[in-house]
Amino acid sequence: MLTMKDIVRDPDPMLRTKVAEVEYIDEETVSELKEMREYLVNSQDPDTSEKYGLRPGVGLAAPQVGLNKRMLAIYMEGDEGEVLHDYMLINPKVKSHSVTETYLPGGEGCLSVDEEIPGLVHRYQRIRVTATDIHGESVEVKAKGMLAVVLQHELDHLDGIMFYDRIDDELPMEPKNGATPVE
Ligand code: LHY
Ligand code: NI
Repeated sequence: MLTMKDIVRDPDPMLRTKVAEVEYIDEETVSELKEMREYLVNSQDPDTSEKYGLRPGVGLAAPQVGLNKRMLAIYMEGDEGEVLHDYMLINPKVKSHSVTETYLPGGEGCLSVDEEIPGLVHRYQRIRVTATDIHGESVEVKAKGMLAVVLQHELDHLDGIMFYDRIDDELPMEPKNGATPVE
């Protein structure tokens, strides 16, 4: 299983690499992606995360575990433990997005960044992404709100972009015109 020692930390150059398309979805690729998802599941289980010292996460991108592959996992549960979102995406592509932007009022964090970096990260409020799943089937994800934020954070990792790159140096806490907080 993956633990924090497997998570690549800033400023490792891997996090600045635009990672490569997955050409062929072989067994190894599928098991790597399943392991990434499993990290997220484990990290949100209080006993497992405590036992292995896992920092809780809802999204993980392949370069964060040292893989030069365009793939990501998202796993989000609701307050009652119900599964809200569960995705393993290969070669995701942004098809369209809203003009309107959103942001998390508390800013973002990253499993690859050990310190807290304050500042608003503006993201599109809605985004539509197509990808391939582990069975080689096409999937489409229409995301809004928190899912849209997490998805864009993970998509950025595939292009070597960190969340703090998107914080305004001059006015880090200032919402952009027309942007609304994630509900
Ligand atoms: N994971 C973050 C996590 O805590 C993703 C995230 C995104 C958190 C946006 C908060 C806001 O699950 C990662 O850093 N993955 O890259
Ligand atoms: Ni991150």
